[in-house]
Amino acid sequence: MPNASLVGMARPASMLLVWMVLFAATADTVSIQAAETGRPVTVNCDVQNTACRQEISGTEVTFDINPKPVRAMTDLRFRITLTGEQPKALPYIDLGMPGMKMGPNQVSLQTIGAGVYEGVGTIVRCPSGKRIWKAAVALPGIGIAEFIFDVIY
Ligand SMILES: [Cu+2]
Repeated sequence: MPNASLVGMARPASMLLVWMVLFAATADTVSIQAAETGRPVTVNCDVQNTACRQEISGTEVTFDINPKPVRAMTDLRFRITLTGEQPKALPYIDLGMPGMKMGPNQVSLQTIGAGVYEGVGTIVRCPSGKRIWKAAVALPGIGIAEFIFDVIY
């Protein structure tokens, strides 16, 4: 007969394991979906063809990457244009992949005009072969706008 206190201690650990497995499965499903369909539901920015727009707390955020086509492993110019309330400090961009830990990759931006910010960064080639990347545009004092887009490898 199992020791009651051991069973009691084992339960939270196994629940955590179940939760982690479920979480991993969910994240994987999303990624597989994204990799298999040309236009996955997660993509919200057609940056290969045009700049993207999003509104956050009354500030309109326009996001663009050049040169196009947008490729991995080369210098890319990121441009953010803000209309409305301006951030309390320089905005910056954290590059990553949805549902994947890719290591820190931050693009610093400089002011190049009224409400216009630019910086140079590089997108790496994901070992998994997946090509969907995310740019989290941080606007200090306002919030974060997330743009999700395809990259050419
Ligand atoms: Cu990745």
